[in-house]
Order: sequence, then structure tokens, then C-alpha cells
Amino acid sequence: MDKALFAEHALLPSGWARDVLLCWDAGGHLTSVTPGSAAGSAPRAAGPVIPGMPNLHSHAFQRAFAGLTEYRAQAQDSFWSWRELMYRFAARIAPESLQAIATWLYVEMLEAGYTSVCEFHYVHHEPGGRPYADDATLSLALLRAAQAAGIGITLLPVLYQASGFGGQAPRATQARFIRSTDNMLSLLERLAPAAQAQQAVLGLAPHSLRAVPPDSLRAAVAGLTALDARAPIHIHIAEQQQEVQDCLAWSGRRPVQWLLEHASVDARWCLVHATHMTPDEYLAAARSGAVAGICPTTEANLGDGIFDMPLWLQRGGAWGVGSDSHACVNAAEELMLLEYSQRLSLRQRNVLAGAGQPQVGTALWLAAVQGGAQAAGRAVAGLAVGQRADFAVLDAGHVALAGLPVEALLSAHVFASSRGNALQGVWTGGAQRVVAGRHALHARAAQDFIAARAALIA
Ligand code: NGQ
Ligand code: ZN
Repeated sequence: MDKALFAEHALLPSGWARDVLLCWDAGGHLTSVTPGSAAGSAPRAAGPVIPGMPNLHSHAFQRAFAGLTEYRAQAQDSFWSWRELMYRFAARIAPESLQAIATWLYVEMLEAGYTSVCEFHYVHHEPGGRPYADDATLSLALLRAAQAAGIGITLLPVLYQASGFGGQAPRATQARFIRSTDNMLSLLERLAPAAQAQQAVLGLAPHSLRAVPPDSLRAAVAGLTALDARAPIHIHIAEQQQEVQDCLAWSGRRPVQWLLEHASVDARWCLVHATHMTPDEYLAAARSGAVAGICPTTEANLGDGIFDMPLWLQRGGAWGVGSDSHACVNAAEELMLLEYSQRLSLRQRNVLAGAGQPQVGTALWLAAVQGGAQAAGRAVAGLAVGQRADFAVLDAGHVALAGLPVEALLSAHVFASSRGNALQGVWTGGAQRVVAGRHALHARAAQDFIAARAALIA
């Protein structure tokens, strides 16, 4: 029998609607979304209902490392010096610590409005590079963490084979990441039953053009397509100027240009970061149908640069947000920084309002849900029939929101809710995971996370 929730206000893909009755089936998919309904016997939502946000880019283990690189270690620190420190940390991750970190991270995500996650997972092997007795050990730890927290997951095992363009041999610090293309495809086959059992989607993440030589990229995409023609493909691309220079030196092409010329990039693809593109690349990449995977707080933290949102939107590009290194785990804050970075560089306001949606918070939230769902390859595109019942209830009594006109609620949530989380309840697949702002596992998962982190940094 269907379950239901009645919301006086709900944010549908077309905008705010009144008196909306949401119904979903036992599988967790919405079967009806009806504005202008009577509540009937359905429970009433305690506040306005908004769609849950898919998080399109996560390296879960890095959550335990957040905050630990905010000191000067050399005359001029950079993305690359951060990466050295991150590698040292990655070298210590174990199956138990990964599961504890990821479980807590996913609890935090749910409490902050993310209802699904795309896990770009590249630490595969034992320290030193020997495969675990069960080669899928660390991937399974992530699936288990998602299952325990109740977050939807798209698991993207990462293909990593080289330390730089032109197939340069991997470094010792990258030994845990390396898999042959065949080995990657067998991992995907090995993971399929476990993924299916929890309605997870499997995809593939060629780490970057630095890490995956052309032949491997071609073979891996073909192999993935043979397994599942709709499986998502995510890649880090054009994040740093150095990467663009190295790609030019190697191929005479810029990274996005090279990718578009050598792979059949389409709506299955998520171009993560894609910060450094020429206007022609913005046009061609947007036209390909790929999602731009923007990670505003990580890109700021690592000194990447600013993605040109107006240009991307002008070209009709799809986009979503990811929390990547997890310096910040809050969907609203990612969207705030995304808009603010544009304001700072353009010296304008309300840059990312939509044509039909003047409220910046609402325009951002709805667009990021659509793009995030596309990147996840799951039915998580908001409050519409056939999509999963993934949603959050705003706390209408929160000081930041109380008494505001409904049109302004999401802008207030994104730009003005301060430290207090204005989310009251969060549901995934129709099951309530967060009650009164707290996940049931909050205390336990926090404790396990703290213990795991302490052991890792000891
Ligand atoms: C990663 N993170 O794989 O964790 C990367 C750094 C690299 C970001 N790009 C390593 N934000 O790109 O080589
Ligand atoms: Zn990343």
C-alpha cells in the first residue's frame, strides 16, 4: 500500500505549489504528486518540503582529513602540495576506518540535505598496492556505509594507471589506486549483486586524463557500456592550470577539448571541476549533454579557480554540486559559495537566478537537483512521479525562516540560515532518516568516526 505525506508547501520541478499530497510505493518511488489536494488521512509535513539534493562528487575518506592541511607547509602551497599530504593520509586508510568515516559522512550529508551520493572511489588495495584477499573490500565498505546511513549511492570505482599524461609510470604513493582495465571491469561485475540488493548504481570513473592513457579510456568505456549502456561515467578534468599546460604539451589539445575529440561524451558523463575551459570548450561541453560537476568549497579550498557559470548556463549546460574533499558538508553552503564566487568575480548580484525563477536559492536548488540526478544515474530528480521519495522538510519555525513568504524560503535557507541547519526531517526512498535535525546513527557514528580519525593521525 502507498504511503503519503501532505505538505502545505512543496517545491516541485516547476516551483512552489500549495497543498501537495505526495504518495509513494513500497519500493520508495513517488506514485503521485498532487497540488491542491486535501490532507485526508495523510500525515502533515511539519514545514515546507523540498527535494533532496544529490551530491555528485565524494571521496569519502577525505572527510577525516578535512581541516588538517590549513597550515603553510612551504613558501607557496598549492593543489599539488595538498595532494602530497592527502596521499600520506590515503596510505593509512583501512577497511574498518573507511567504513566508519563514510558512515559518519553519509549521516552528515543526510542531515545537511543530501539524499544521494556519487562516490568517486580510488583507494582500492592494501597499503603498498597488494589487492585485498577480497578485491572488492573497500568498495563493499562504502556500499555498507551507505546502506547503514540510508543514503542512495552511485558507486564509481576509479580507473587509475599513470602518474601523468602520456602514460607516465605511477608513483609509489599511487600504488593503492592502480587497476588494469580488465581488472576494473571484473570488479564491476563482482560488485553488481551487492549494488543491486540496495538499489545502488554502478558506474566508472576514469580518474583524469593524467591517470588514464587513451587506449585504457577507450577500452574501459567500451567495457562499461557492454555491462550497462546507461552507467554513469565521471572524470576529473581541467581542474588546475598546470594540468591544462601538461595536456597541451602532451597532445596539443586542452583537456576538455581532447576528451570531446576522443570520447563519445554524452549525458552519461559528469565532467568534475572542468574549471579551465575556453569559451569554445564551454559551448562544446555543454552541447554534449554532460553534467558539469562543480565542487565550490573544495575548488575554493584547493585554489582551483572559478567555473564560469553564466557562460555554461548560456550554453544550456546541466550542472550539479559535490562536496568532494568534504571541507564542507552542506548542500546549501555549496550553492551559496557557487553564487558568491560569481558575484565576486563579476561584481554583480543574483547572477544565477533563472529566466523563470528570480529567487536565486530556488533556481540553484532545482537546477542542482536535476543535474545531480543525471550524474547519479538514479531516479532522484525531485518531487515528480517515478522519482524516488527523497526529500527534506524545512523547519518552518527556525529563526532564519519563520514568517517569511514561501517564495523566499530557499533563498533564506541558502544565503541566510547561518550555522543552524534549517532542515527538520529528511527522507530517502520514502523512509525518514533524519528526525528533528538528527539522524538515528548520529551519536554512534560520530564516536566511531572520531576514533577512526584518531588512529589514522596518531
Ligand atoms: C583526488 N581531488 O583524487 O582526490 C583529487 C586529487 C588528483 C581533487 N581533484 C588528486 N579535488 O587530482 O590527482
Ligand atoms: Zn575529486
